[in-house]
Amino acid sequence: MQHTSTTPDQAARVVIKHKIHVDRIELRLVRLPLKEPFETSFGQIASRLIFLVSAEAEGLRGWGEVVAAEEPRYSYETVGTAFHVIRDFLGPALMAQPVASLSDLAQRFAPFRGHNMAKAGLELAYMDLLARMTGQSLSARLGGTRPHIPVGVSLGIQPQPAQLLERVDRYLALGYRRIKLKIKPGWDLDIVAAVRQRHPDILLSVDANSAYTLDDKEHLKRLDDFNLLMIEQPLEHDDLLDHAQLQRELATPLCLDESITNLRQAKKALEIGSCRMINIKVGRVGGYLQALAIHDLCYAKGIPVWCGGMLESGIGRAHNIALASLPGFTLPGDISASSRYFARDVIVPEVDVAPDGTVNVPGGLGLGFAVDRDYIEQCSERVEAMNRK
Ligand code: NPQ
Ligand code: MG
Repeated sequence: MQHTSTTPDQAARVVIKHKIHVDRIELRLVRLPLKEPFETSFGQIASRLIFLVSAEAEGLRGWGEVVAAEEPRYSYETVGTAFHVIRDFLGPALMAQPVASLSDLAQRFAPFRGHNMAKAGLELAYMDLLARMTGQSLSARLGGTRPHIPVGVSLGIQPQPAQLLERVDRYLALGYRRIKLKIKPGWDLDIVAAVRQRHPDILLSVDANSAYTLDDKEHLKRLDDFNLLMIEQPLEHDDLLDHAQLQRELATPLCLDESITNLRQAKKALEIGSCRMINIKVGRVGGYLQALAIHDLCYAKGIPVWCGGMLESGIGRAHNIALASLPGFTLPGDISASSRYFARDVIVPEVDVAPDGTVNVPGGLGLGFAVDRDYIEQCSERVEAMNRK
């Protein structure tokens, strides 16, 4: 493969020829209790059914995570649909022949429409395996340039405003560099005003997860009074046009999450002015190849990106840390400490946030964390292995 790129991040991504013929894939559903329920405009969850994928070749194992939820609310995918799609289509395609590169794998998955989170789960496992085989950290493998990354926290809808204010204070005291408030009609202007009044200078953003329509335009414009860093995904999950109209009338930058499902959507959104920032999630966009391409596009255009979160276990979290070490991830990501969601995580050591609101990017092989196989085994609800034919 001939590389003519000039940016440092692309140069570091030069493919070392290394064909990997995966001979075993393991699919595992692990239930992790949440320390407290997490509520968004589309509903509440009390525990997270984590979908772990591992891929083995040449005696090594790589780990990935499918970030789909149990119910099709954030996206149409679920743990169940992803399990089916990986077992019956993507897994066999991955093992059919040796994989030469990330783009080789993406091409092999391309004939199967949609199901980005399922594709990403396998692709993440492949990338961890590849990094381990080439003796690199995942961050180095991806072209990461930063040894630590700034992080923020996403705070769910609470029964009472006082509970939200207490959590804002708590996470600021822990060092988090940006607070994101989940909003919906009836839980928006008043709580944003209360948080802003208490903390006039913090980086503060809101995320509606598609809870509004253009009919709410005048209401949403009142958010301009609070000096927000961004308003994330106020309108329909698949809309670009209405967001562009809203952005024209708002001073606050819009950030798209759900609407950006691949590079083409990102190009369209920037072309028509649907947003001024993008939240990148490897699961939502179908894996690293698309995530890197969206990052590169935004980097070239000076559009800030940040790494979103899906209440991942330590394995998905470690992948997010590696991705967020790329130079375009200039805004704090939704990459909290393991302890923000879970009493115990599946990796050792757990992800920690330093008092300055940063997370260290590990330099060890692959993910750079050890996987706690005993704990995973204890929490497993379903395990299925697929072997190469
Ligand atoms: C977001 N995440 O940025 C998502 C939404 C989200 C950290 O705010 C189960 C699985 C529950 C995935 C709840 C954050 C979820 C989920 C919310 C994703 O929009
Ligand atoms: Mg979001």
